[in-house]
Amino acid sequence: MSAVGPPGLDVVDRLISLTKAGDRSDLLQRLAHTRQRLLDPAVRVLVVGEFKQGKSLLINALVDAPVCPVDDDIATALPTEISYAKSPIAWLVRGMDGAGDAETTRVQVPLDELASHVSEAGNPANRQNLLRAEVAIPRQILADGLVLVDTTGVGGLSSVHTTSTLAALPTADAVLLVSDASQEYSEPEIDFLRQAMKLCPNVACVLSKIDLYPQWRRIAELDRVHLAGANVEADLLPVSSTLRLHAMRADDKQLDDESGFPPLVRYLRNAVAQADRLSRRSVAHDVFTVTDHLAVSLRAELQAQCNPEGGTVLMAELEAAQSRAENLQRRTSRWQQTLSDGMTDLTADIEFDLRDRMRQVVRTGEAALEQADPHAIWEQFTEWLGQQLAAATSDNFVWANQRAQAIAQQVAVHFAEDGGELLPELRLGDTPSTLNAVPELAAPHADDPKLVGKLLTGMRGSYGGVIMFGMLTMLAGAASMFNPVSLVAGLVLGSKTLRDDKHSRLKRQQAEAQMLLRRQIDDVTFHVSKECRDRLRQVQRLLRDHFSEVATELQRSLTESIQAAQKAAHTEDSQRQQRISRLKAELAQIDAVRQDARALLAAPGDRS
Ligand SMILES: Nc1nc2c(ncn2[C@@H]2O[C@H](COP(=O)(O)OP(=O)(O)OP(=O)(O)O)[C@@H](O)[C@H]2O)c(=O)[nH]1
Ligand SMILES: [Mg+2]
Repeated sequence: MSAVGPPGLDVVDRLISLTKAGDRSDLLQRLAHTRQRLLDPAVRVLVVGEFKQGKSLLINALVDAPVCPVDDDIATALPTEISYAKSPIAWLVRGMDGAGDAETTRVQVPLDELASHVSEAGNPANRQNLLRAEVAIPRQILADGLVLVDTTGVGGLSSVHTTSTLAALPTADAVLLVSDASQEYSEPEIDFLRQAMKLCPNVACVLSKIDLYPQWRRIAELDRVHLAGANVEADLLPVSSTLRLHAMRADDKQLDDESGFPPLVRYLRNAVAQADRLSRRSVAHDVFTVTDHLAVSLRAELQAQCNPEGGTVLMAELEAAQSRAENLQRRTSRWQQTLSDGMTDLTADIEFDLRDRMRQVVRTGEAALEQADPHAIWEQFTEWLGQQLAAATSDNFVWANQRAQAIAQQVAVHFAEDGGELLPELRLGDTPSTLNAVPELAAPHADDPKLVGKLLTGMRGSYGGVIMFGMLTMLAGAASMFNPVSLVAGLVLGSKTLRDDKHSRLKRQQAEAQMLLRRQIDDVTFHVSKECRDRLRQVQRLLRDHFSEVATELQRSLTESIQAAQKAAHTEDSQRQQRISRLKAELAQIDAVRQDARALLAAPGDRS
């Protein structure tokens, strides 16, 4: 690792000065982003699973510090992000009401107060309304940018958490699904895994508490069968956090091996190395693209300068550039069309899907209410409804996410076909083939998980929030419907027609409960689909802005090459040689930067 900054930083900085000299503010903006990404090498690993499977203790054992509250009964109420810092520090992050991720406030808190905010005991149902806690500690395992995220248990009672955990997945580099060795995978766990794989393909399954369950090997076997059955390709890592902590205390290598942690640590190191490779590749890609842009006008001018008498060559060059510019302009409308059509279809499909799922819930719910005394089953019923709503919205979310990514890719392909043909012709002959260069132009941005993740994390709070909100209104509605006062009033009103009353009252209550259910679902559908539409519109805007920026860069490079070639025709002979050596020197500098960027691709992680 170089002495200052992450690898690649000096390359980017050199390119920034070259770009400043070339007066290309459009390209500088892109490089500023590149630089920012380089300086923030966070590799997020989400630790997820159902209640009490040992997620929090697993993290504590990994970092050998009691950062996450662990308890037999009291649940984790708030996600916690654990990252590296030279000295320990903790923050609470609170979101502004209804705002996206961008608008948050962070308050520093003493480390030992953290538990009272993160656990159900101190912060029941997250009444403090926090988004997450952040802890940074001096631990080697975190030093390369690994960020471990402890999440609230999914599934079971807390179906609300499932959706918010799913929504966080697109931003994760890897996921650890924790399930203890007391029993094989449950159906909801497998369902969750399947959904998770679609949002973040890098998943490992941790089989926890193997010290507690002697039959863990059999469970591991059964789990592997389940994984294969569900077509989930993920490692299964049996571990004991308790043993690991003992091993650390006693500095006992054998005990550590028994704890199963070494393979888990290797998995995490791999995830970091992979993220590092991706980051190098995207830095190199940005460097190649920007140097292409800088070189194109320099080379156009150089050709014209070297060949002042070749008027026809120059004219051909100019005309070719001109027609390329027109081509790009004409085709710009094509990717924009792909984007807007794609998004319109997507919005309609996602809405239809949501309504369809909700209709199923209403149908099943009405049937259940038809056959029972709503009063008697109300508690179970609302619990069931909460799960159904969470399942419907999370499936819908996964699908929206996948489709949005597919559209981003499609637009990228169209765009690359259009814009990609522009630059390679004037390259320094270092690309194996134009075809290879084409998809490279925009694809890394389109499948950049950070980009798509950013687009979709906004959905996080909202989906969960809507459901939570929906449930609260529903419970409030229920309270007024089965108001004890009205029941008592009913009893006092003479006993003569009691039996008749009983039957018709039951019917009436069933009808009212069904109406309440329909109204409730209408409400949730309305809010969720509005959220969804808003978010998708945001996605569309982001993609449009991204590709427009790239189109502007291309356009500008073309204009500059034409101008440069024209300028060459008017250069005095006396100055021509001087200009030629200037151009050659600048091109050599650009080439040197490219060589260094290529070295970034080759170096397989020298930051271990
Ligand atoms: N024996 C043993 N107990 C464990 C192990 N891991 C966790 N536990 C115990 O399991 C219980 C739950 O652990 P947590 O880490 O709080 O579980 P969690 O998944 O974070 O729970 P929630 O956040 O509430 O969903 C605690 O009593 C832990 O001590 C393990 O490896 N061995
Ligand atoms: Mg926990």
